[in-house]
Amino acid sequence: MNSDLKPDVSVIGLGYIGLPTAAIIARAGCKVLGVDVSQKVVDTINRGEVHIEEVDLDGLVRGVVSDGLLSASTETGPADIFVIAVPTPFNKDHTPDISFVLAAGEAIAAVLKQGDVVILESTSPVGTTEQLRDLIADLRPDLKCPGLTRETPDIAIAYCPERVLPGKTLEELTNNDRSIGGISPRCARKALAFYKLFVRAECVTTDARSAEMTKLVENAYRDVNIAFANELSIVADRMGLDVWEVIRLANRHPRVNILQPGPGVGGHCIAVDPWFIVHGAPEETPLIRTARGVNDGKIRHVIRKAEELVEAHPDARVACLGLAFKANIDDFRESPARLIAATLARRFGSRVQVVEPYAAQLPIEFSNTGATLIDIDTALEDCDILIVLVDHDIFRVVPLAERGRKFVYDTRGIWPDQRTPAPVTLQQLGTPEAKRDAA
Ligand code: SAJ
Repeated sequence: MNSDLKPDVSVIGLGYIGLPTAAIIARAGCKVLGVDVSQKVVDTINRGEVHIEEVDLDGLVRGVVSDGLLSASTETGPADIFVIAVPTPFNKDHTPDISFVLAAGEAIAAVLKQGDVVILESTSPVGTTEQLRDLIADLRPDLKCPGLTRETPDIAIAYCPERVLPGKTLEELTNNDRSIGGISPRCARKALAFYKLFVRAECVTTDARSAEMTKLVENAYRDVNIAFANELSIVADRMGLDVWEVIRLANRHPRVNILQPGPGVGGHCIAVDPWFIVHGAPEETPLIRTARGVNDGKIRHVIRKAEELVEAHPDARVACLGLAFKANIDDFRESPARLIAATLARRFGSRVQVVEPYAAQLPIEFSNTGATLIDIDTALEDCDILIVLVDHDIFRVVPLAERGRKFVYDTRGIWPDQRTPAPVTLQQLGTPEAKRDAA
């Protein structure tokens, strides 16, 4: 504890969640030790700089580092509260990999003392927090662990998932409700007291397994609903309908809220977390598993349609607009746009250019394809085909006058005035062109 009774905190894992979390805890007045396996990351943070793009994070880190409230190391040190925010990827067979969580648990066990609190934040399969507790109990038989003793435990262990939206991380870390799952109610209370130091929204306590499942359910729900939108877009292509128009109208129903089609689902959350549920109940999850298949299938559908368009215009130069997994951020992990653009570049070579305002260079998979990274102005001047893969604002604002004569495949519906087929409006029906086209 430091002078005004704020706990010393250690955040293990300084990535897209860990670093913003560490910075916000430091801003709340706690002394924070950030721990990461990467010496480069540690050195960057100790210089008061950041290695990830997140709105306002650079200023916040600079401030708390210069105030001496946040420092980073590759070595775990003692603290009162430990927050684990390490990656939990899945293996090729879609089984969850919690090895980074267990490695963090092992490192923390070595420095744990009576009264400490361990909180797992990484998205994890149900039961992981108990596995973490068992690991600590094995490594530290001197400590009474929750759920394994009839006496008052020496430490508290809880699970508290984050649910921030990249691009709004700092705002949502403070203003989103939190589900806090304790191995025991006492553990949940200890974790609750910690989160109340910096969370302004409601903190709901529950048990660890419910909190673990809540996180997975939130993302699986979104994946299933995105799959519905993507399936509608494939049906609309077959029927010659404007799916964006149909969704816009359907969503006017008071109880309908269809999400937006895209070129597939990217990122390290929505495309990953549903598999944690499937892994836990493989026979009982046909809908969740099928939704994953629909979203992955949409990527193949977009590649097919894009290839048809490019083949239909053999002399046309192509601009793929966007590589990020979603709009207005520089996160390219698991991005369908990246996969689609690279596939086109491998197929069509130097005819394919890429516009990605959040990238300084093309990712490695574009090497030896002949593709080049250009800006949107060059694409509008030099390219005949525009394939919209990411709904970056800088693409959305391009006026019809600058793209009206291009062949456009818009997988994000950012240009309503250039959809194929565009809905014919009443006033258009009155023009001779519309009568001829409508005949
Ligand atoms: N997407 C669509 N159509 C949509 C919405 C999203 O195609 O209507 C695509 C996006 O383009 C992107 C992918 O889905 O490729 C995921 O984007 P996202 O905005 O849905 O989600 P993430 O991964 O940035 O953040 C999600 C959020 N979860 C929910 O909204 C339930 C966030 O709150 C979580 O904290 C985050 O996962 C996480 O870390 O789990």
